[in-house]
Amino acid sequence: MSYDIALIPGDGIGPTVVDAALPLLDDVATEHGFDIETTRYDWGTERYLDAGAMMPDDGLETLESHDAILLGAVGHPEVPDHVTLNGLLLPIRKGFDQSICKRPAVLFDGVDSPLKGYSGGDIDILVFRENTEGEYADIGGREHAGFENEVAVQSAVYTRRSTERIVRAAFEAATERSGHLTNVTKSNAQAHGMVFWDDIVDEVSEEYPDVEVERLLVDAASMDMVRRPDDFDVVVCSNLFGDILTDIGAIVTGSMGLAPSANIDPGRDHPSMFEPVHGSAFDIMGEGVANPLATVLSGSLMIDHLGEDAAAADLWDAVTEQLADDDAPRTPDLGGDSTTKTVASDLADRL
Ligand code: GGG
Repeated sequence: MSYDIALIPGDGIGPTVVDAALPLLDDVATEHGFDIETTRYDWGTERYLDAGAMMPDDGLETLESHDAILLGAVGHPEVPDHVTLNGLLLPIRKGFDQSICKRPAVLFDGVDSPLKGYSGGDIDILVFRENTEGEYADIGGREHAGFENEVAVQSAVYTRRSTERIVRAAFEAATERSGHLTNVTKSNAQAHGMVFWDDIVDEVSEEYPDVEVERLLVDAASMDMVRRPDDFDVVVCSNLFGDILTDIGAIVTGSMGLAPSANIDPGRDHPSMFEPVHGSAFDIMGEGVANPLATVLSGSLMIDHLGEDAAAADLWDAVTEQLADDDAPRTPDLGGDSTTKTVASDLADRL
C-alpha cells in the first residue's frame, strides 16, 4: 500500500518541522509495510511576495488527487496575517469541506504544566472545532474608510449541516471516551447563531442518552481550562472559540510545540489536512530549535486517518516515551537546549 501525501511546509519554522517529521513517517511506514510518497508544494508567503498569491489558482485541483495533506505553518512578519491565512490555510479547509477539526491537548508524562499541581496524565482534552464557517465565514465588509461613520461588518454563519456534523462527531468521541461533553458557546450574548448551536446540541444529545452534556460560555470555559483542566474531556465549539481554546489547551499542557491537529472532511470526498497548532514562529526561524513533536503527532493523526492505526500508535507512543525520558533531548520550549534535528533523530532511534 502506498499513500500519496501533499506536503506544504509553508512559512517560518514550517519547513524545519515538516522536514524533521517526514523521515519518521517514512520509518514507521516501512516498519508497518506501507509507503509514503510525497509531493512538496512550496506555497506560502515567499510565493505571495514574488507572485502575489500564496498558492496557484488551481491549487485545490492540484491537491485534490492526494490522499492527505501535511502542512507546516503559515504567517510572515511582512504580510498581514489575514492575507496569509485567507490565501492558503482557510481556502484548503473550506474548499475541501474539512469541517471537523480535532485537536488533542494532552499533558504527557515528563512534561511540566505551568499550572500548579498538574503532572503527566492529569490533562487529556479533545477539542472538536467547527472548521469551515462560524466566525471564519469571511462575510462582511468595510464602508466609509477613514470617515467618522466608518463601519466594518463581519458575519458569523452556522449551518445545520456543519453544526450537526461537528456536534455529532463530538458526541461519538464522548461515547468512546468518558461520556462527558462540554459544549462551549456565547449564547447569552449571541442570541441567533449560538442559541441555534445550543439547540442542535440538544437535538443531537437525544441520540446519545449516555453522554452527559455540560454547557459553558466561552469566557467561563477559558477560565476553567486554566483553573480545572482535568474536568474537561471532549469539548465542542465554533471555529473562533476552538482556535482560542486550543491555544489555551496547548499552553496548559506544556507547549504549543506539542499540539497537533487534524482537519477532516467527514465525507472523505477530498483529502484531509494535518498540521501543528502552532504558527510560523519567525522569532526562532533558522535557529534549528523548533519543536518538531507537534508535527510528528499530526503525522500520527494523518496515518491513523489513512487507516494505519498500528503505525500511528507506534509514532504517538515513541513521542510519549521520549517525553517521559528525563535523559532525552528537548527543545527550548520544553526547557531543554537541544535542536530540532537531535529530537527527531532520538525519536528515530526509539522507532
Ligand atoms: N500550523 C498552521 C498555522 O500556521 N496556523 C496559524 C494560525 O494562525 N492558524 C489559525 C487557525 O488555525 O485558525
